[in-house]
Amino acid sequence: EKRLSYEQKLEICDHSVAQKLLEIAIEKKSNLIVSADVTSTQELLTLAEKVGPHIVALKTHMDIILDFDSDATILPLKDLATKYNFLLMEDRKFADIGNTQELQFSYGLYKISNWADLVTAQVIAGYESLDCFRNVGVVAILGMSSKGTLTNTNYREEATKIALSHPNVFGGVSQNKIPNELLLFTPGINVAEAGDGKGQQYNTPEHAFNELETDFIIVGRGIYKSFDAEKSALSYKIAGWNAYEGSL
Ligand code: UP6
Repeated sequence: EKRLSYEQKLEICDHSVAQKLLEIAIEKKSNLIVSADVTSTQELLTLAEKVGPHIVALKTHMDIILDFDSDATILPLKDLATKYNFLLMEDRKFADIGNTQELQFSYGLYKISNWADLVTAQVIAGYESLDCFRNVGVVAILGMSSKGTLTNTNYREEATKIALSHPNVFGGVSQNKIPNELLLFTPGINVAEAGDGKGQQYNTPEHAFNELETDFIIVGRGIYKSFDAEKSALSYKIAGWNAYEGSL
């Protein structure tokens, strides 16, 4: 059985954020998400400007930005997202009870609900913990890329059941295949390294598409640490797109 194309996934994924991501993927011929794990507003905006034309989404960990300011950080970032047509994915990996997540999602310094198009969340706290993510798309953490992760087969199966049944969830992060009804996001992608000495484990775009039938690859250090982030983004974009087409 062949994997589904982005056009076919558009027919079966009805969440509006899933549709938007798939439309951008088709339009830009890209399945690349850059993980912008930099620690200043200037670096974040410079990176977004460079990689913007090549990506479907920019993934952030906004709580590592030293000088975060919603006017200075978020407004120009949103402008870049509009200019280059990409979505903002906050990789917050929420992992608490619903009430606390609701507060973390809308209050505090980052007010994620004001600007993120999609967020990541663990499903460890159960189905109802995800109810608070209204007006956003949730990508559930089903399996992790790091050595020794506790996301074994049983965990992944139970987590996938929650992801499939919750209306706010349209995708999953995993290093394994997931059902077609969910979009698959795969981090731990690097063509030059096998690991980072801190537990991260890397695979190639070809592995992600051929073995996992992923939909989107997430690349951090392979791009923002490289000498020319724009050029690396373009080469990961091409590698990801070729691997996708090769897997059809
Ligand atoms: N990430 C993983 N593995 C997971 C889930 N999330 O690496 O299972 C995230 C990390 C980081 C990015 O939090 O932001 O994806 C990977 O970055 P890297 O390419 O620099 O390793």
